[in-house]
Amino acid sequence: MIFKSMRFKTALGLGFVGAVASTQVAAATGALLKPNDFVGISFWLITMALMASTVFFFLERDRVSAKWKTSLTVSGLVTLVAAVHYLYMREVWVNTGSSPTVFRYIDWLITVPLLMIEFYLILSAITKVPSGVFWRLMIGTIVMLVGGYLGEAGYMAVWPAFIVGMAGWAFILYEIFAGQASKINAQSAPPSVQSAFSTMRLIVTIGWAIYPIGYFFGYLTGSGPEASANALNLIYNLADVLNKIAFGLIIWSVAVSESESAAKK
Ligand SMILES: *C/C=C(C)/C=C/C=C(C)/C=C/C1=C(C)CCCC1(C)C
Repeated sequence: MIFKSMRFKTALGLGFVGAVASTQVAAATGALLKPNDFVGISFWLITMALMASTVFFFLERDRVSAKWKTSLTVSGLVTLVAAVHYLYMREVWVNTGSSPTVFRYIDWLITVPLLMIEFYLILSAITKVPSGVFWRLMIGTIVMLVGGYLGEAGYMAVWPAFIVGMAGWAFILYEIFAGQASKINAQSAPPSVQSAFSTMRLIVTIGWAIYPIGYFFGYLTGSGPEASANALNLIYNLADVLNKIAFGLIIWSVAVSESESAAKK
């Protein structure tokens, strides 16, 4: 049946991305990308990288064993959702030169929980994981993002909002370094999953640290609005490449190697 085939579904996904992209291009009645607008260029580059990654993760599902397929689907969803938001963010930036804060946070509100689910899924692929792990990761995420949004959108003073956001992130770090998620990993995971888990953990520590640095340069240095907006968006954009695409590639590589070693047995 054609409807069951993965290629058909991928084609459907691609068609969707293409349709969104073409309405965006058609709607771009305002300014065009200027050759010296490096922040705008970074929006474009990353949009394309996210689209390509989406296709890659969906197609590579065919190569891995059943229990890893959901992880690759989630990776592809993260890059798909982000690609669509990048089209809108680029439009705001190129036309107004201001930060696309609302689109940025709607994107994060969807993609960060999906990334947190990945932790839960890679552990669930090898052992039974209590749902408390999932909920604690979710609560930390929401506190972090709500704090950041209140500060960036002007509902709260920028410093206190920053501190609320940092507290949410600290809570997530505690769970994956010292809490139940880390214990399950240490006790039950095979070496390849343990190494993926620790790389993912490093991403959530070092890769995610780039976002509060962006916030800092965007709001807390006291520099002028143009320089602040440039720094904020460039730093957030670079952070997304690492935390969405590289994060997905780590999961992809452990899924492929685990599937191949299971096939040999
Ligand atoms: C794909 C998008 C990702 C992984 C976004 C992650 C965002 C953060 C880790 C944001 C963190 C922030 C703080 C830790 C402090 C307050 C300001 C934020 C929201 C930028």
